[in-house]
Amino acid sequence: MSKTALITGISGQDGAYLSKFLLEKGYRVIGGDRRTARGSLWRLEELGIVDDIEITDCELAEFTNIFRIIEKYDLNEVYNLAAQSFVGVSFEVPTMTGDITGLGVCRLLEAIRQVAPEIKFYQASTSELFGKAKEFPQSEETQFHPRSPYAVAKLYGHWMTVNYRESYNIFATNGILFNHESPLRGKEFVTRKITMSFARIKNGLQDILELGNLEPKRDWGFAGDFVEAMWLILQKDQPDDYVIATGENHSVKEFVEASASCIGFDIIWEGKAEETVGIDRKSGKTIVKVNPEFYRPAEVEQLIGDATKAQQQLGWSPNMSFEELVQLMVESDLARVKKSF
Ligand code: NAP
Ligand code: G4F
Repeated sequence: MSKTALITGISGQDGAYLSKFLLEKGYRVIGGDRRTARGSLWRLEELGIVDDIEITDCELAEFTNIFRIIEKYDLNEVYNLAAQSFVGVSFEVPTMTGDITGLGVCRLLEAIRQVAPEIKFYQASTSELFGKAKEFPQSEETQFHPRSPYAVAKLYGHWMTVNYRESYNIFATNGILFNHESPLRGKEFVTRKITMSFARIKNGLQDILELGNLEPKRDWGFAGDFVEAMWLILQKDQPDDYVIATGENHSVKEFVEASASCIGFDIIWEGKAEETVGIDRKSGKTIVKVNPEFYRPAEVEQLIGDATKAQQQLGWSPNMSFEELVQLMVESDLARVKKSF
């Protein structure tokens, strides 16, 4: 018997990769997409799966809407990927972020509890919970210290998931995923911003890439690898929470340098902190400039994950290296820019 899964946030990066993964496993995939913002399912189109998914209206701000979806479909698994997921923007829209990214989780869990408590539930938890991290690397045992309205909202979603598991015996799980990127990453996130800007600069469509703080370090993996972990978490006999990470981290500056090198630029840095510029040694042109406008009120300086538990209990480990990931993203954006001519 094939299983049926609901994925909220179907139009996002992870929604696309997880859909493809589940379809290949023979799942019927119901994709939650919000009518109020429906614009584009370009990621599903790029993966060639848009016609294989049943799209349903899903607005996480609206309890009645969520309730109806859980009632309508005979679901085995729910993957809650929907969120206001951009950390920087969460400082501008803190209450909306709390409503969607935090309370939205409770709405889903409560609908599951009332309608179909046998459903297995996956919550897209995050390494942002560790924020001002207390130890390195971070594991399931590391204390949380969220540093943004986004992270605080995710903390609520995380603990509500644990609470519904402990209170009502619901198969509710958290994947504490570290940053994962891909050619389908939103352009507002720093990795895609870098690879797309460099592809445009290379082709004469843009002069300069403006960034914020270059020093923070992230544990960057490939989204295609990470969605497998989401599925594995729901296939266990007992619900639990898992850190999913590569165990290696790099600074934003290192991501810039690696992307530049893939595209044929050779960056030398001048100036300190907010005055920093990156000059292409070959052309002598300034192609990167720090703009303090992109700094955040509170920064997460360094994240690096310890995924030993996932490795041991789920048999999960990442396949793609940092260098391969950067190359994949750069090549993909170069191809997109060339196609636009
Ligand atoms: P994403 O590309 O930003 O996708 C977010 C999705 O949520 C989009 O489909 C968006 O729909 C939807 N959404 C936003 N507001 C909504 C609302 N009010 N009601 C219903 N849907 C709404 O994010 P992602 O990178 O795929 O990440 C998936 C999840 O994992 C998110 O919850 C994120 O916070 C979490 N996470 C991501 C990472 C990472 O590195 N990627 C790491 C840890 C955790 P629209 O297209 O309509 O905006
Ligand atoms: O790419 P980012 O915006 O990702 P961030 O803040 O780490 O959040 C992402 O990963 C989380 C998992 O840890 C997810 F939960 C979350 O949903 C999202 O997917 O920023 C990465 C770093 C930050 O330190 C930021 O300050 O890059 C720094 N940065 C420097 N200049 C910039 C820029 N970030 C962005 N987005 N844009 C810049 O110009």
